[in-house]
Amino acid sequence: MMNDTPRANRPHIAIFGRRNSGKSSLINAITNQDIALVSSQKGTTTDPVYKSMEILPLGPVVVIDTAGIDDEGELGQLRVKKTLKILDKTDLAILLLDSENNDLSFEKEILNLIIKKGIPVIGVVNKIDLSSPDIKEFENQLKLKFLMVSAKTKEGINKLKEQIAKKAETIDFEEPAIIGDLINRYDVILHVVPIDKAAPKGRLILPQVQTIRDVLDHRGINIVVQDAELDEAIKMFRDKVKIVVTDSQAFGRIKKIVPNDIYLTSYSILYARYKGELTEMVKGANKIKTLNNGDCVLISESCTHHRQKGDIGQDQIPKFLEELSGKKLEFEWSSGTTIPEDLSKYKMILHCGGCMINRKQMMSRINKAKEKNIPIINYGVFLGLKFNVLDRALDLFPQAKQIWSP
Ligand SMILES: Nc1nc2c(ncn2[C@@H]2O[C@H](COP(=O)(O)OP(=O)(O)O)[C@@H](O)[C@H]2O)c(=O)[nH]1
Ligand SMILES: [Mg+2]
Repeated sequence: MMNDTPRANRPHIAIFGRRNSGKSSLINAITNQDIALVSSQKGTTTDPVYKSMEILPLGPVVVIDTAGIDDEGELGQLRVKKTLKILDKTDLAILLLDSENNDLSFEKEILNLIIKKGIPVIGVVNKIDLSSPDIKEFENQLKLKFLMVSAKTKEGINKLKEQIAKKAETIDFEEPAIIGDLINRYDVILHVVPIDKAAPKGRLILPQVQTIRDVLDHRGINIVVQDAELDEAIKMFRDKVKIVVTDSQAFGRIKKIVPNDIYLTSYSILYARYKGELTEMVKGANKIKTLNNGDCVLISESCTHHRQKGDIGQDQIPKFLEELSGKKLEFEWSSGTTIPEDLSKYKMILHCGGCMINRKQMMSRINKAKEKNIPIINYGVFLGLKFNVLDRALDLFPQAKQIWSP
């Protein structure tokens, strides 16, 4: 729902276990609702299912119900792969065992991955109403503490919820500030929000909403205008405005209007820092000159909005990149929550602001690119470059500015 904490900002708790271990039942037991599909049929949950919910005393979270880690056959293997991908966005993992299961091979495998990724994990043995297993044996084999529950009788469920809340406290779910760390009480932030064909009807987009909210949280003062009113707004508040934040696509027009002693940046540059690593994006921008004719560039967007002609990702970015590099390039596109498995063919990745994915996912993409030594740039940094305002837009971020070598 529109009024809720956006999904990308909630801690993600994922439940892993074999088919029929009771993952879906456990979600229902934790939330006291029938929101996940329970079935005695093996492999009922095929794709990962996301549920936004409140877990008291923790608060709003996203719980991810996954397919079994022991799924078999070609289709089953595909499901297992999808389940493993979930690890990229998991803040807290629950490893669920069936009390009647003695072979722990699948569990060992996924636990290793969880630990390798540094994800905190809670071990849970389910169906203790059916049998009382030797829990020490499980703990010795997996080197993990286990809680005993029954999703059916609800035994142990409250303890588990407390454990989730306790573990969650120790995790740094706090995302870095969007803009709050740059402002003091009463600072005036002027937002430039062009209402053009691409703007959604009747509302603002998430980065605008979240930035405005962050200013409010830090006791700043928001002024929001379209670009046509910017001139007048600057005249009215000339000595008061500290930062102008604009839609990147309006950079070109706006930079001439905003006096040089006022900071100027964009939502996507703020997001490059909030969702990932601004410095990495600036490093990527430094690499545009090294592109060669025929190099393949991946354009990756986290949302799946309908593409329009003249669309930034479809038309404008490729055109600008060829202009900036002076080379003839090949382009491929990806959208949604996945990027191509094998990135090695790409010489550069251009990424959107990532408002639809969480920081963990964005960081995992950045790290994958880093591993392969592929420069990655987000739209905001790229458009800053294109409109010749990157230098100025980085004034707020000295660390990134230092790296920037035009
Ligand atoms: N007796 C008992 N049965 C359970 C328990 N938890 C789940 N089940 C049953 O186990 C089967 C599989 O449950 P489900 O939640 O769909 O498992 P999933 O495949 O891991 O999501 C269903 O028939 C459930 O009713 C439990 O704690 N005790
Ligand atoms: Mg299920």
